[in-house]
Amino acid sequence: MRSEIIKILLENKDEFVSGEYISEKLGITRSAVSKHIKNIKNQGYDIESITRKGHKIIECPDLLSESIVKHDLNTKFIGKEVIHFDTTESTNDYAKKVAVESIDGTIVVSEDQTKGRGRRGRQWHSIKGEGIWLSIILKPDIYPHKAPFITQIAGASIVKALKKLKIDASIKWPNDIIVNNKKISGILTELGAEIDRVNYIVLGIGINVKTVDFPEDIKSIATSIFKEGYNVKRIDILKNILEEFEVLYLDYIQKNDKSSCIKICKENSAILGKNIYIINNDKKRKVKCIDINEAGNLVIINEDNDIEELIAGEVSIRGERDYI
Ligand code: BTX
Repeated sequence: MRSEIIKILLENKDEFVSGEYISEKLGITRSAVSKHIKNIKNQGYDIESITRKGHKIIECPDLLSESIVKHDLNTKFIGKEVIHFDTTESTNDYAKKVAVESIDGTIVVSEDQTKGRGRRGRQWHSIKGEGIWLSIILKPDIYPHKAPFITQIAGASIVKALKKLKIDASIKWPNDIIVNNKKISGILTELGAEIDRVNYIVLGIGINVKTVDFPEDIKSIATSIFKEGYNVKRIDILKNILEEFEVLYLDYIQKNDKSSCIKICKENSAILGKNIYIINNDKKRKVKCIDINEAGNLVIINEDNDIEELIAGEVSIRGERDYI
């Protein structure tokens, strides 16, 4: 009921909405409306209430809650269903639990994660309210081998969204987003499938937005959007990502078209043209990155001066001196 009331107030953002109107629209008593409004204010919403005029929303708190995310979200299906937690272990874990019965495009967001995960069981630090901890449930009708490319679609849409918000971000192929040579975002794509069909994909995205002090173990490689000098709201970043993601995702799923995504990955690459180290099973090789090809694979010149193609997921990448 609370999110229904917030929705009504947001739809009439610049005017007062009477308690009577809300009570009739939602079929509840006026005293119930007053009680809900009081609770909504306690959640941090700035609402002006004037007797005989009603209630006007002045400002939303910095929360990624259902009604705030859905308001003015310009997508066809991504984010039409929002599951929002104050805290959960991992949004990817929760999304996997509910994926089968959820509708395509449902998103899970949490202010806090107590067991945020990176790839291969690594930890993902998810400081409360300081980032975007998001999972998108997808149910495409594709073969399982086509799922990994969705990681690159996510990377491209994150960078495109950040650029739109004037944040100078780049992609460290295939799944890290970089600002000023440090990691602000990571992507974890997980698959629920049978041998020849995808049941669901859970696309996990973590973005550091407001963190200033990172834990000791990641201090040298991690940064946040705020720390790099940009003051952008989490909600604006989230909505832009969902909108950009949907366009590139539908190109891929419906038309098998990777071209826009790859163009973005190439134009905003943090590694193309550079010498880097690639690490695979503790083996470290110095190579030069020359291209991301039509399949989305990284093309390098290896230590023997031969051209080689790398598939995402096979290797980790480090810069010559730094994280990148
Ligand atoms: P990854 O394996 O590429 O990166 C994990 C590594 O990144 C860690 O080992 C650590 O060195 C470093 N790291 C940990 N936390 C952070 C951080 N906050 N910022 C920068 N670097 C960090 C990347 O895995 C995939 C991350 C996905 C996270 C999302 S959040 C929502 C969803 N739920 C969930 O449990 N995971 C995903």
